[in-house]
Amino acid sequence: KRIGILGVPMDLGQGRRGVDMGPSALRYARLQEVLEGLGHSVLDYGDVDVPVVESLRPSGGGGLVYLEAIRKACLETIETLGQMSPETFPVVLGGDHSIAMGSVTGASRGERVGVIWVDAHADFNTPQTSPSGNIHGMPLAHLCGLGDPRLANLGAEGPTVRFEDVALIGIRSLDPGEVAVLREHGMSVYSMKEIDRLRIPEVAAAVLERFQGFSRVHVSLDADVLDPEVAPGVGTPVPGGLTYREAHLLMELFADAGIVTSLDLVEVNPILDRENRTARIMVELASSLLGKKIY
Ligand code: DIR
Ligand code: MN
Ligand code: MN
Ligand code: MN
Repeated sequence: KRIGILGVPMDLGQGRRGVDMGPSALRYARLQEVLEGLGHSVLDYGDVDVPVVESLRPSGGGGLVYLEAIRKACLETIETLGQMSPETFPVVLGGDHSIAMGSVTGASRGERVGVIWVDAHADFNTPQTSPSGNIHGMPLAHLCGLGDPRLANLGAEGPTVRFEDVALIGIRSLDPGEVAVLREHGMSVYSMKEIDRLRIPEVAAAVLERFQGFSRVHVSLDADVLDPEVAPGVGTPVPGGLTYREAHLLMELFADAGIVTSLDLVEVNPILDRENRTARIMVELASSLLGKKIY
């Protein structure tokens, strides 16, 4: 495969500093080398320009103060992904999860796209439901066309994603208004309870069956889906997450199916980490998704 790496050093979607160093941490964990070791040809497109928070003058209120800067970075992400050839598999490095409004839209290339959101959180808040006001808790809702129109319509033809083309995996922290919106739209949510009941193979099979025949399938992998004992370098840790092997197995089963066409690695915060282990695990998970075999 031809793989294109793009960094988006974004920390404007939430309050904790350090997540803008995620792309560096993932590169330092040898992402390119590891993927080349699997036989892929890898090109690094560098980083999207994201302003430093101190250089911005906040306007409005809550986390939406940085909406325009986030929107601009997402548009630049879309543009850069558009420069990759259609066969290229993009791996987009966050940054907080607000970058997915750009990465999913860019990677879908205007086609119908299945989205597998692997996260402790659903990121399905809108400015109306969000208790924090943080935009990194809102990208999936905006990809589906909800929320603020300035973020919801980054694609050329309106919303990037249909509600029925989303599967959420690993969920264990939802806000009350978010639950209501998820239910209203009949979203497919595999919470940690479902993973405990059904185990990873059954969850993966159900999700993969839904997206059979799709020309575009995007995996958006938030590091906080992992248990904080496994991946401490995240801004919003939630106990009770995926084990090391559950996460790998999920990626291995996705790889076997051969239908995934793009990937985000987001929310790695090296300042909160221990010796870059969260970035290293994310690189390992990317390599499992991109074909690394144990045997
Ligand atoms: C929370 C936290 N639901 C919010 N979301 C996070 O702020 O909307 N997403 N941490 O990754
Ligand atoms: Mn910054
Ligand atoms: Mn997230
Ligand atoms: Mn999360």
